[in-house]
Amino acid sequence: MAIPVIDFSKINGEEREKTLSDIAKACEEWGFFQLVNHGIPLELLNKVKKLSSDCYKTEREEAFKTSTPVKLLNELLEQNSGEKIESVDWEDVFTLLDHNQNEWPSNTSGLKGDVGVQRRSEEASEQDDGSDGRNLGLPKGYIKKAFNEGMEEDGEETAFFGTKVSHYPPCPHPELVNGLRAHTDAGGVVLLFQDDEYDGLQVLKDGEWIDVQPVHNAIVINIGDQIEVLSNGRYKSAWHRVLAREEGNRRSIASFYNPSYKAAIGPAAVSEEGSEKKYPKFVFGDYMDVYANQKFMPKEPRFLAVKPL
Ligand SMILES: O=C(O)CCC(=O)C(=O)O
Ligand SMILES: [Fe+2]
Repeated sequence: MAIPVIDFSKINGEEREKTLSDIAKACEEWGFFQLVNHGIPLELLNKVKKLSSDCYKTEREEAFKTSTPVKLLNELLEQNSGEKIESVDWEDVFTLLDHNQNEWPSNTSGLKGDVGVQRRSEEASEQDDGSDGRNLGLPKGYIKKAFNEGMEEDGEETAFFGTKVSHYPPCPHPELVNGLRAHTDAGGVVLLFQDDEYDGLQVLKDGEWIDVQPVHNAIVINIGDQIEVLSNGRYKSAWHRVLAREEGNRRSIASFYNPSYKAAIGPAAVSEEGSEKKYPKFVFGDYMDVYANQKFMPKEPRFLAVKPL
């Protein structure tokens, strides 16, 4: 069993209907799929691969050696308890947000100038919005509008993109620590550019962990909690995790498309007669406050812990 791979170029041709229904099916059954022929130029992807590995080498690798996961693992080995570490991840991570560019890694030339993948992802996810929204029986642009709700006149409170650049360095004891603990993603949709060579990402499907197989230059898409709510549970945000590995330094770049912190998110008008709303309505910023403490805990209680509207 492998997660669905969808040829996105077919969305504009004769096979549009089939492509749309394949996407809908993947969102319903997996919460995960991979896009090939997505339209993001290879040149740009190659540049991003190079920039992120240059950045890791010059600005991150040395610091990882004295990071918390490394220290905790060493302590554990000294104690020889054999217990697995559940409080941290064997991951090096930095986040790129448009509004905090001065906090971006600054010694990797070209990084700041190159938010290209983010921009391209933005376009791709808005195209996706057209298709996903329609697949859910919603008018085109519905998701974009819902995610921008609460927008201020000055345009500061809009749906936004965040990019998380991760590396999972080789780990001497992958049985004792996770690359990234199991979780669902909080936001709307995630576009993930994962390593071509080293695997490790797994998704939970019918109680079984399934590898998200590396496909050269593909973009992995997954549904976040807000689309689960908006679709009233028809699309599910799937549990996923990253395994630590003894070999390789796996790269992954996740672009999160999130609602404005002020947007009110709830199930979209339920069209079928008699269907009930299965989720409360809340403000996305309030959800994020709960998520910050409960990311690695069961999902349903999170929705109930948020102040309802
Ligand atoms: O590194 C990956 O492949 C997945 C990362 C992830 O799930 C996350 O950042 O939320
Ligand atoms: Fe995730």
